[in-house]
Amino acid sequence: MTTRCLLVLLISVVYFASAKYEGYQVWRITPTSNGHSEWLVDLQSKSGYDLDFWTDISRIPGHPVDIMVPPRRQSHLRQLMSHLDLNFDVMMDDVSSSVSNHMSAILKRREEKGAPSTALNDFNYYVYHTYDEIQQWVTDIVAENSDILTPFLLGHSYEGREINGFKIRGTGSTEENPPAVWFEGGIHAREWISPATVMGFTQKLIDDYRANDQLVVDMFDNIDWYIVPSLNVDGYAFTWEEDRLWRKTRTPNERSSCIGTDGNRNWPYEWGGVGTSPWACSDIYHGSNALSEVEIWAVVNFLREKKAQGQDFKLFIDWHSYTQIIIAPWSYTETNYRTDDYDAQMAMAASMSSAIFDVHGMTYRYGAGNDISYPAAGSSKDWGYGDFDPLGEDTDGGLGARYAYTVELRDTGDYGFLLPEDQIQPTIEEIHAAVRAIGNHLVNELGSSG
Ligand code: 0X9
Ligand code: ZN
Repeated sequence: MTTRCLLVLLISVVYFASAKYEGYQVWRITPTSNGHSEWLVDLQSKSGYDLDFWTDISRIPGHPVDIMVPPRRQSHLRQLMSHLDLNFDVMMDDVSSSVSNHMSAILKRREEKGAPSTALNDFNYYVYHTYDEIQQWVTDIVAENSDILTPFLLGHSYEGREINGFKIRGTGSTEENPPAVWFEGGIHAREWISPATVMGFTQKLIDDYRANDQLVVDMFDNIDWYIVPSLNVDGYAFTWEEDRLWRKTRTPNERSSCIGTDGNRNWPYEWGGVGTSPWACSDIYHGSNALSEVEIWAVVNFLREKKAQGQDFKLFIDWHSYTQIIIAPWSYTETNYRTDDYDAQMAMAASMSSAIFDVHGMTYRYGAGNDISYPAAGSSKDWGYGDFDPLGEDTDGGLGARYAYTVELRDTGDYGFLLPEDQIQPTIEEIHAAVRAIGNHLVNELGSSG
């Protein structure tokens, strides 16, 4: 796309987005009792489609939830909450101007400096990129590092876009099917920091490898790293072109004018249970059935094939934003939500969290399911951890990775999904450290087991 076309496109984004969110606000509501939390859970399930929950409701009293409230709901909700003695702060008093400011800053930067160069040697990791630019980056990073990167086409999205990824395997790798890791970014369209971070830490790990950094040499020579920077590509393109705050896929729904399914409620492990919605208009709509979304089906199909070929997945991470938390399974249940591998999962999460803290002093909390968050059935990490069914016929069969997490990146709510570009670099730096900590953990575990 030419710079001029992109400018026209961006100007229209600013215009459309502003119009759509006129008068919308984001409220930070802080429950102080179990009754408050239950009321919020009820509110989410009942008024799904016009209240957009920007963050998960926490189980811990005192931990806030951010909700985007349209003007028509504000006074009623205010009254209800005052009866309940439930306090809130207005975090964003005019979503439409926050979206335009965010997009204008990106537009201005692109106007001054031109669209970012797509040549890999001066690729700018510290700005947000369009779908086309991310595609070009995947092509280029694979071409530039063909000794250790192998591309794969995961599949096509509903609208026909390619979903691409690559495998990293070091030149010293000796096994046919070494243990493996799965990283996916961008399942939720508006969480732009996710693909940006996945691309950024990938380049840094490759730089480490080229500099003969022993840890990363061990990571790449002993483990296969499968990476898909942007999974929900239709949603992502839509956030650039029409609605910066779009979350779901772009698949139309039968008997509804509402579009899209929540990709993170569409996985075939305990699909359709608590924390999901049967209403197509909801932002947590679980889809017409498990794997109704081709994007999710493509991942499950790809990974089941790898497993059937004899590759064992040790780790699965779905990169999201925001709130700075690391969540381990289970999310589908409110009881017995700590898995048999809870201690090991927490030990790895603790080393990620402390590696992150050491870089820029950011706090990432961690915990399993209900300890840190409210249930969400049919989510990616439950499938990532769930027992593998070799035939792939049992719809409950998961990947069987001992370590499976949802990681929510920056920030804690000052900007939320509208994270400014100047926070991309520090996020990449701290998550690069976290991935090295993960690698260290896995390499040590492999060494001691065999
Ligand atoms: O709701 C989600 O899918 C994730 N949060 S986000 O704001 N990025 O949409 C959280 C998924 C895991 N959540 C729970 N354990 N509840
Ligand atoms: Zn998300």
